[in-house]
Amino acid sequence: MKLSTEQFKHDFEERLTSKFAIELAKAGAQEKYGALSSVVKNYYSSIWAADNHYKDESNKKQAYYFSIEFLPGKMLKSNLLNLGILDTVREGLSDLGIDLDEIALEEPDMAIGNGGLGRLASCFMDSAASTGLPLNGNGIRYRYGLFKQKIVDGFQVELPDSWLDNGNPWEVRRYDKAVEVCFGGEVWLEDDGEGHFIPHYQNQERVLAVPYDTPMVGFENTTVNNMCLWRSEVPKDLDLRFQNLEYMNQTAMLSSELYPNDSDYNGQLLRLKQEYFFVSAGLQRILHHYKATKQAPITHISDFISVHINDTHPALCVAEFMRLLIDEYRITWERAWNITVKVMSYTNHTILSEALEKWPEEMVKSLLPRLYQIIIEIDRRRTAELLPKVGAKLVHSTRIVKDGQIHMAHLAIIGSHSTNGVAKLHSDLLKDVELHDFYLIYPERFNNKTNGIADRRWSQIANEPLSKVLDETIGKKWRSDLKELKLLESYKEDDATLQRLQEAKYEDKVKLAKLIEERNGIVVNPTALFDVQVKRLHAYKRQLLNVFHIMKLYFEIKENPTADRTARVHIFGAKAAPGYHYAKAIIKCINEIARLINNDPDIGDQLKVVFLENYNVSLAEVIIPAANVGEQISLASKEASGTSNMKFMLNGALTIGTLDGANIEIFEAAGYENGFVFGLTKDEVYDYYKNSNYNSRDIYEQNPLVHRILDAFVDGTIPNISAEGQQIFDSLTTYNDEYFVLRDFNDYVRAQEALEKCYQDQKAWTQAALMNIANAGHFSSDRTIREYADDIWHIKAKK
Ligand code: NBX
Repeated sequence: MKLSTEQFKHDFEERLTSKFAIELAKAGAQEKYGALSSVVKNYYSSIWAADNHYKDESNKKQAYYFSIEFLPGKMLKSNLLNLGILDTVREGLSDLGIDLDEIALEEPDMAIGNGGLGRLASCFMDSAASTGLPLNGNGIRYRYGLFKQKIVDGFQVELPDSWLDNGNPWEVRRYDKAVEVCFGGEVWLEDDGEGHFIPHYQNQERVLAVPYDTPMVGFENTTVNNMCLWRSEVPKDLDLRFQNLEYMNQTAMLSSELYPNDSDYNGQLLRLKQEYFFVSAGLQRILHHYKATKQAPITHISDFISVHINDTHPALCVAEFMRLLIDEYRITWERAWNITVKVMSYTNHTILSEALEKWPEEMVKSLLPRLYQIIIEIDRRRTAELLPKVGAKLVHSTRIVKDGQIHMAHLAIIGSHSTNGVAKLHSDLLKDVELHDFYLIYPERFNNKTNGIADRRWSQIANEPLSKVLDETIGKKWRSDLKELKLLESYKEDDATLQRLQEAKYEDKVKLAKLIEERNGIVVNPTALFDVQVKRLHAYKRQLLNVFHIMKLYFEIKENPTADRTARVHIFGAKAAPGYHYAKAIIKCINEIARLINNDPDIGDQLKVVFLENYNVSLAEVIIPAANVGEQISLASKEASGTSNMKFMLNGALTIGTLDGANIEIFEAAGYENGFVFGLTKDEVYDYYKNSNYNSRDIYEQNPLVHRILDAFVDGTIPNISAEGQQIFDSLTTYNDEYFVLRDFNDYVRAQEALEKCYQDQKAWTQAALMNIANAGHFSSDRTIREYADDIWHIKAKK
């Protein structure tokens, strides 16, 4: 949009007065943020309204991304950038003596997601709008987001994230679009005499679902999509005086808290209720909108909408859509089933068995009696149809209902036309191993969509120094088409460019060093090698491998404090699920190791260890640009894709990583010589599984360095970790090291040594960094979302 600095200043000052009855000189940061966000909302509102009108009129197909989590982070700068007014607003504010970066801090992170899965959903929202694709989000407006992490005496403490206390300037409550979602009670069917069975319900618990719409503003275009988040309320016609407290609480709880578990299946009744709540509300709204805006009969709905099931949490979409089509719109089972399969598609994000959702049949039956009938019927019909074609063995292994449980991934695969993994290796594993039996029955449904990142946030917003170098080297086209970064390759031998890249990195590191000092009181040297591991804390991600290597460095420096070596800063950011004790033990150990090392005068500047608490999107925006090295060291086969690996690459960090997830595609794109690969391959891991011949105790007994490091966890070398150190020691020796940490340790050390050697040659290092940046184009989520649009949803971009 077009906006002059003068106009902006006028709008801003006017809004400050009209909204807060205060003049600029007296306004606090919160008021300035309130006024600014309100002005920005005003700027996009007319574009939003016009695009909604266009979508209704043009009759084009739209897709809906159903996700129980979204992780957008802050929205202010992203909206400014996408509206094309970031510089104007920065300048205008500066004229008024206001620093945009300071006001931006007032916005709480919108953190209604746990990690990669939720962040990917938000990258997709950004990219869809920015590529003009009609994709809308559908989720839950949790009152409390992902817990805030405090580190107290080295331990993780969880505090509530009450992110809505000061309101949310971006959202629009649409009470007129509220729908009812019902739970429990009894249901019976009655023949209407025309071959149709009409369900009758009694004693159901009713909940009102109220949608809150948040606009997803496209980058320098006229697309504004919608992220619809549902809030649970008590229906207004219920007389509150006669409602019991339990019901009132339950209703409020539904959209109250995000389950803070990633990669861990959590079978709570409330969780199942949340899943049905946003699924039912979302589908009802879609159908109402269809009826209100389309001339076509309901049986044509698959020409107009696609519904995407992001992991299994919204898998009830399959059964609920069937229910709505059959019960509410009176469509025959066969037609409804054909439509449902055409409309639905599903993404799998993990092969970890503990994350695969299954619900006890009894629970589904009592909470969702009609859906239960439908699920049983889907399973029965499919069994009857497939038995003669594929045989009992395959039918049984792929059944939705078995052993008293409802298998959500099975429901999602069977009830949709597309199942995809999130990186090549992961998609292959799904086909060849984890979902092989489904692949035998439905080979055409399986495909890969390698993840991507909303590159504008991770470069233009988060890394201004680098963006400036890129603008001045290859021009500005990369800002709208990340593939343009490839042009940078021709500057690989240009010393001036290499120099400028180094300067930009240094600037980013100074900024992070300042933050580390402010937050942790640790002074780090920005010329040191910044080695970063930021992601959820999970055993399979192997933060321990990194920690063991740090202990090795510590021992070496202690033995020879005056040797000439590369100074290093190891930076961690990680939240552990509150009930995941092992992960919390690792956090405690990292913090105690940090305390030990950072306070040892022998160590000095040669090695620092920093654990930054409360890792979230905003913190990532400061940490990742400053990294020299990104740690992507999961056990091969376990990390479905990873997406921070792509953010590091784009910011010119070199990857040290296993051949896992999207790392492989990153190494291929950047060149293996521009990263540091180590560790078992997925085939080697599967061989160990097949032969059951891994024995971690042997490594502990036979490798003196491993022995010494592990002992340090239990012999007092690392103070204050007697219980936690023992837990880690036992898991790696007595319980056979589930994720092969000890097995991969030597090779990891080798890769770390190669990396350190390379860092000593700053020219070679920066050339490798340049090659990473130049080849990051493929990992834009603009590319990923176009693939979903073309191959799965068949939706078209606005011209
Ligand atoms: O999804 C993550 C994967 O671990 C990453 O490899 C991948 O890059 C990312 C995006 O595709 N999965 C993830 O974040 N899962 C969850 O957060 C999760 C949350 C709740 C739950 C199971 C998994 N019950």
